[in-house]
Amino acid sequence: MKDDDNSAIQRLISRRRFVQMAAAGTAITAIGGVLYVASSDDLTAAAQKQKLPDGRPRLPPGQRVIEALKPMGGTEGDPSPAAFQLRVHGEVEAARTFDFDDLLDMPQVERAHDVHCVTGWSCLDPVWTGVQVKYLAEQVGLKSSARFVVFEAAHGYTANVPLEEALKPNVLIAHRLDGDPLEHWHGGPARAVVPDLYFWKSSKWITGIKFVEFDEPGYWEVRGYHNYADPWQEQRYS
Ligand SMILES: Nc1nc2c(c(=O)[nH]1)N[C@H]1C(S)=C(S)[C@@H](COP(=O)(O)O)O[C@H]1N2
Ligand SMILES: [Mo]
Repeated sequence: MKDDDNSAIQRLISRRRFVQMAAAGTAITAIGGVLYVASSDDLTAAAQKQKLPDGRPRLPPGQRVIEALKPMGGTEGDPSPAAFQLRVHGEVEAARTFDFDDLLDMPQVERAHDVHCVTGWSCLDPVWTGVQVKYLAEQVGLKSSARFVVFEAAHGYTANVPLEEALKPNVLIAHRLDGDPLEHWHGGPARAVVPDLYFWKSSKWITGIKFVEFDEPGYWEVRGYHNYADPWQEQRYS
């Protein structure tokens, strides 16, 4: 739900009920004193009828739509943009470290990309702002030996992605969500967003992008989750 709707909604229903509905991921809109409630089931049924431009169903199998991204935890990195450092390294001509201002000075992409969590929820149309991983790869001169990417994050969290997935135009290092600076619990100041794979591949509190020749299964991949993680193939576990 939109923040500016909250006070109108709360005038129409009790605070307790509002909090319950929000926790359940219910879409609530108040227009002219009338309350419109779309349940998670309504949103799921609607999304199941939609197709992506390439013909895939919009909603991968076994997923249910919730209204907003759910903070899924993890060991948080430094929240301060001033402390942010992104090391782009590995199979590259010239490894470089970018700070937060460098990131903001690069060409920005702002687009809605659905995300799908392996626990079964999907969030439709979150708007991400950031820099394409493809652009960052061009800045360091990717070597032809590079075949996989490791998204490195605070406290040793990693996620491995095949190079061809990581270079898709919808793969970003994002620092804004729905127009606002990325909240710390969603990985702020910046995180990876890999919309076409289960959301654990999208490392929060990102510290590095490492291009490698040989695959390096990441934090969840060595704990039984699928190495590739395509939601449309339901590649949840290995
Ligand atoms: N650094 C880091 N990144 C992470 C995780 C984590 O524990 N640490 N969890 C992953 C998982 S399992 C999911 S579902 C998403 C959740 O992102 P969210 O909390 O913004 O919804 O972040 C992913 N990125
Ligand atoms: Mo997850």
